[in-house]
Amino acid sequence: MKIGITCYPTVGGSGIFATRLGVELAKRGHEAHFITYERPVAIQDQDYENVYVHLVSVVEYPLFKYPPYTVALGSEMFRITGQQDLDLLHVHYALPHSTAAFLAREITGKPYVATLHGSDVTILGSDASYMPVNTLSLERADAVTAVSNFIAKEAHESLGISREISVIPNFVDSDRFKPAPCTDPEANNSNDVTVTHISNFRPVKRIQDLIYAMNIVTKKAPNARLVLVGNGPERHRIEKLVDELNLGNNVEFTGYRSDVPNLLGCSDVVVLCSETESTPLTLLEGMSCGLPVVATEVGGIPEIVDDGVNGFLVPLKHPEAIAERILELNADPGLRKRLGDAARATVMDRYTIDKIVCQYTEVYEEITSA
Ligand code: GMT
Repeated sequence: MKIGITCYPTVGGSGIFATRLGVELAKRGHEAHFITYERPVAIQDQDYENVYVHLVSVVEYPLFKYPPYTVALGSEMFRITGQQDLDLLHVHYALPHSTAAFLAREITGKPYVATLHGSDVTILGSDASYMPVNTLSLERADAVTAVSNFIAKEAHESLGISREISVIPNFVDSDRFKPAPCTDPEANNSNDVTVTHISNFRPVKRIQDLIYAMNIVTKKAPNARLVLVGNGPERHRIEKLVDELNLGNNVEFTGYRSDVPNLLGCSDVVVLCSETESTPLTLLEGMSCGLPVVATEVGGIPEIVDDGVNGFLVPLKHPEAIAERILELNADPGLRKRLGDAARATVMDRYTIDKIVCQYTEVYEEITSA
């Protein structure tokens, strides 16, 4: 099949996932045509067979305070659908992509599927300034999927969507992210744990809670380390907090890294303390590497983490609870191994590429044969 894919090309889980899905579809003989305003970051440095990128050009004009991106995107979707003879469009993150696809279908008649990821439902999609058109573009889609039951439920409740939404969780590359020994000679070789957190440093991640937790942890485990991978708007505030709490020797900021599997190979625990999440890729990556996770009991996280079985769930905004679980894992390598093995088994059972990609191709078959 020839699939037009639209996503945010920059760093963000929905764009990363959409790009990985496109690459996997291409490996399986489909054509993936990305229609975006920039080459997606996840394929920045590499070309793949059957993967194409079509850039949306948005005309600047002095009259515009807000250039009409949705119109430009819809027009490019229309143009590429005809030029490449696409079978369907798959848009990731509803805002404003499903609206552009809705407009394009008015002209091409080709179906579109919209995948809901997170704030396109929970924060922005239900805001009064976007909701009527966002909801209409989803109600009228040929198929709607959500990456967690939580997001599907929220779409029904907050966006008022009445149609069926299929839940297809995100996948992780379990061959790339797998249990492996640490190969970094400079890694923490003390008896205390290395904790890893990976994010785009947005406020929703509440990294400050993890810093306060580390302030408690290091009182009992002075060589415990926190590795913060990624970059974003909160980074300076978090760096300042680390300085204020005198945690400079325990906390490392790596910036964006392409060797995340290596970093996880030298980690003992993955923590995610966000205010909300759907199916966070970073949790799946840590679990796939056989690491126990400590994560807030919010959004779609409890659909992945079974408390005390493959990780620990902690209440939101509760640094003490995070610290308690990290210290428990620090003190008990057997517990780390038991939860980590179960985490890897969870991934192999439910979140591998093969288990997820075919669920999308089934949706494509259904909407193109209708
Ligand atoms: O919704 C967002 O805040 C952004 C979105 C993104 O593009 O990064 O993240 C969401 O989608 C990811 C991919 O499915 C999930 O891994 C994240 O959990 C989800 N984030 C939130 O719900 C906050």
